[in-house]
Amino acid sequence: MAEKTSVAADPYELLGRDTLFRVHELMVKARVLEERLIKMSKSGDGFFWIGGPGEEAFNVALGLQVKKGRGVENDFLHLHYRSSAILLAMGAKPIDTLRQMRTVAGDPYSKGRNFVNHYAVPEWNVVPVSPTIETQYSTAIGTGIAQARAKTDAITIVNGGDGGTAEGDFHSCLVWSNRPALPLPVLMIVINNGYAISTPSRDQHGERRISDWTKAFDGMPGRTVNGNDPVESYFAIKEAMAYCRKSRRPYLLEALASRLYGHSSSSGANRIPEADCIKEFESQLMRRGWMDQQSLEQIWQRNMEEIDAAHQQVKQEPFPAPESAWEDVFSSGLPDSYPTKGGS
Ligand SMILES: Cc1ncc(C[n+]2csc(CCOP(=O)(O)OP(=O)(O)O)c2C)c(N)n1
Repeated sequence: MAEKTSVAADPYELLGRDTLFRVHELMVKARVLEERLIKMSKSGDGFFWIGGPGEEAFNVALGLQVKKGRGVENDFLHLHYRSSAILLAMGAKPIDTLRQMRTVAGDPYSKGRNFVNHYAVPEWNVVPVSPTIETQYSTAIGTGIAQARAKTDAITIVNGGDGGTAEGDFHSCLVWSNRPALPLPVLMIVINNGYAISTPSRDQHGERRISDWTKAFDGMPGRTVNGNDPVESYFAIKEAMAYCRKSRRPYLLEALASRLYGHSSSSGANRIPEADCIKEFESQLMRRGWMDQQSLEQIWQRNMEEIDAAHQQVKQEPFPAPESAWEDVFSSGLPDSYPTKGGS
């Protein structure tokens, strides 16, 4: 009798074309947005750029699976400054990122006061992004504790870079999430793009994989995936989220990804010849005959027109009024002793 050969299911078929097309559209939108931000920083239409071109595959896959909302019944997000694609996949408007880049008063994340890609969205539990790296792994402990105590399937999601894992905050998060007295439902994510500014991670990391840090903790799962592949990332995130939601315990997911424009505008923000997750994804879609060159060109064109129109609109918007400089500094309002005008 002939043996039955088992054919592994194609993950692309498993995910389905509707989701794949949605993922692709969002990846393109995120890339077009980031490239516009870079142009703005180079043309004096903003001050400093830092962002996530290269992280679109993993971040769109993540943003689409967040349990979105406000309060402990929903996921909390403690993000770093390369997470624009997560926000877009959650439903954020690209124009709001352009507003923060141009530092106009209508920037909903910081009223024109913070660097670009430093989000804060109370209605989606996106806690303010800090330019100080890795502190997000410490604040994640707090919402993790709240969710461990509440009767909910919601989790805390925290992401950061490879370099930052040398900081104590990363290890505090590992230790606190694994306390036998109160394990925490925290999905710890490290996007390993191979560099911390100009320091190669191969010179800094004695551990084979960053996800190997879980070995010190009894039963904590750790996994390293190809963060340039949206489909592999999607299923890995799904599995990790399901584990945290159900077991109420932590998981460490490391994603290997490209850094396509270097660290930030401070390092020049020029295109680096690394693997491009969008180009690779498009090759897969075309190979299967699910998209052709013409439909891809239309998607890029549509998104470029959308971002261009948003940029033109933002250029017409006002900057914050000087007298608003003290707003939102103290929750109880400005103390009488503070100068309200100039530095007198
Ligand atoms: C506490 C702290 N130390 C140093 C810096 C300066 N700094 C900004 S980004 C960065 C590199 C971070 O590298 P990595 O964690 O790999 O993340 P990536 O930027 O590559 O995504 C450093 C050292 C900072 N912002 N905060």
